[in-house]
Amino acid sequence: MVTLDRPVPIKDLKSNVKPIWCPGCGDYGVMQAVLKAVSELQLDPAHIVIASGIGCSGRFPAFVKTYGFHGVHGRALPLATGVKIANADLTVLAISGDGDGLSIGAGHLPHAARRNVDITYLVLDNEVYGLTKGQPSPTSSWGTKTKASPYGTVERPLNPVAMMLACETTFVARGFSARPHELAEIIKQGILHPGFAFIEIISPCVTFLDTYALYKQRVVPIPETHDRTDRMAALALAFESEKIYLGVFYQDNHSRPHHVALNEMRKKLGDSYSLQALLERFRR
Ligand SMILES: Cc1ncc(C[n+]2csc(CCOP(=O)(O)OP(=O)(O)O)c2C)c(N)n1
Ligand code: SF4
Repeated sequence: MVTLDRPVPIKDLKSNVKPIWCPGCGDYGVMQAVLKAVSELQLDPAHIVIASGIGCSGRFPAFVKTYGFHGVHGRALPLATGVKIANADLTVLAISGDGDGLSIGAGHLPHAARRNVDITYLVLDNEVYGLTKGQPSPTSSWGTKTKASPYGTVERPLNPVAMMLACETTFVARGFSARPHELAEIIKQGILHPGFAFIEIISPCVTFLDTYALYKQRVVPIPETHDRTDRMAALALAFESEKIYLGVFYQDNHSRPHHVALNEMRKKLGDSYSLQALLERFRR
């Protein structure tokens, strides 16, 4: 992580590309929260990379003045992992929608978690495929009616927080785009966490499935008495059906992040691990 001696103001962290999200889209609140977090942590934007997949959410890197990589659908995590392995000094964020991250890209989740790659993964969950005009997604509530499911969906939704707790992810949290200040605090903690930080962000799609009113009624902060090192207590909160808890469910600071484990192995192997030695072996 590379920091500056003073914060970059939020307005200077926006790029010249004006966001083309629909007015009222939750993704605006997420962008505000990410930039607030970057500014308050005094991060150097020249040492930040944001990798994304495809979707309305995938457009994120274009709108901010950091490095970015708008990759293919479902592949934000492999991209971000590669960037972090190549240069561990960078602050790496990955951004997906619920379709990108929990459907086509879901296979990458347990592996990023078990490697404990030091990236912050934001899944902008609007319970629908926004970019492709509103088909149901893996997090759509049971019975959701869309043009592609006119009689209502018949599948149960995934529970991303519970899923990632079960994968032994070392940092699991949930935020809401309509609470950008609280969300910025969660994102700051995710960035500072030395390992894989998974943050589900409720970010409603006002055009195809406006859930603002529903969530405003149901979200509550995680109780202050919750012990965030207790995974089973975190799971109980994640499976609560009436309340939707916001905040950090779980954090384990004792597991080694991936790049640290790799470096230790490199040191142990010494010269035999160098790129030069590898090239020599194949030359023979
Ligand atoms: C391999 C591949 N399959 C399908 C698509 C079509 N596609 C583009 S975005 C998308 C889903 C977007 O939904 P989500 O990830 O929830 O993001 P949102 O647009 O809601 O932010 C799909 C299916 C694609 N671009 N590439
Ligand atoms: S279609 Fe939905 S997710 Fe996409 S920009 Fe519009 S409101 Fe946001």
